[in-house]
Amino acid sequence: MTLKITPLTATIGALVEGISLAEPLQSEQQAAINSALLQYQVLFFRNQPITPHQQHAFAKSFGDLHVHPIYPNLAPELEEIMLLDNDGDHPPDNAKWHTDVTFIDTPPTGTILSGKLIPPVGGDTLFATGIAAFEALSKPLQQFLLGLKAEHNFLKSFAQPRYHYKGQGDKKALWEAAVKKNPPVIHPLVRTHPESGRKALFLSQSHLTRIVDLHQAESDALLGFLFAHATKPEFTLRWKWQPDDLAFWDNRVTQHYGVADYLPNRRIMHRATILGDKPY
Ligand SMILES: O=C(O)CCC(=O)C(=O)O
Ligand SMILES: [Fe+2]
Repeated sequence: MTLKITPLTATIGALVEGISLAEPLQSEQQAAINSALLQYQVLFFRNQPITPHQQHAFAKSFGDLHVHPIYPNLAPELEEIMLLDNDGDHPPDNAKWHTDVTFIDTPPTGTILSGKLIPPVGGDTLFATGIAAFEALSKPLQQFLLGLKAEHNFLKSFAQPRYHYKGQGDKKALWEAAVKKNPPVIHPLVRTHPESGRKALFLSQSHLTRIVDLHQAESDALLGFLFAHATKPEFTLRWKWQPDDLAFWDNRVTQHYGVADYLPNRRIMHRATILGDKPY
């Protein structure tokens, strides 16, 4: 059966139907998903009640997987499946615009999020395309941004040890080791997609601290403009989850935001993160 792909907005997102992600992918399905991801940047699949092992196998068919330095995982033998389990006593910390794990030299290619327990209302996720945001800028500003680099810092979003970090042990020691292992990194401010060649603003608002070589005041002002510009409604999509929905985003050219409006209700998601390469 061929996949049915329906765009959800003019700039980002598509619904993919006609596939079960619990089964190993056929090579044409793999190619179709990959090319839809390049075009739409975030794909949604409804009614995919996959187990963590099936999610792992699906994600792994796109590349090796990342183990988060501090977020918890499902089980020792499933450390590549991250657990997001939040309620009133365990509030989330992803209610901010970000691209996943840009605090390393080779940020992830893509992220696959499976909705397990969805609150009766709220808990949507927003996605923003860095491609349309870049293309909407004037040519002179595009030209200026193409020459710039930015610093991404683990400490901007993980400023202190938090209750939900993984393991039974000392959260402070885990966090300190992660801080030590993740010094600030430099990425281009505009990234070229390695497969499509398209250019995108590479802003991970919750990790990006400053534009290098600019004066602090210049960097602050330009980032203020870019962060607001990149999340204009024209470049975004808001996904309303149902249980067993699955989202797969291209983490090279998008940001996302988990809306924290559902507390004290509980919300559980499972995440697999595909390792990436060095942005240019
Ligand atoms: O919970 C959400 O809606 C977003 C979670 C998130 O930021 C992630 O899985 O990377
Ligand atoms: Fe995220």
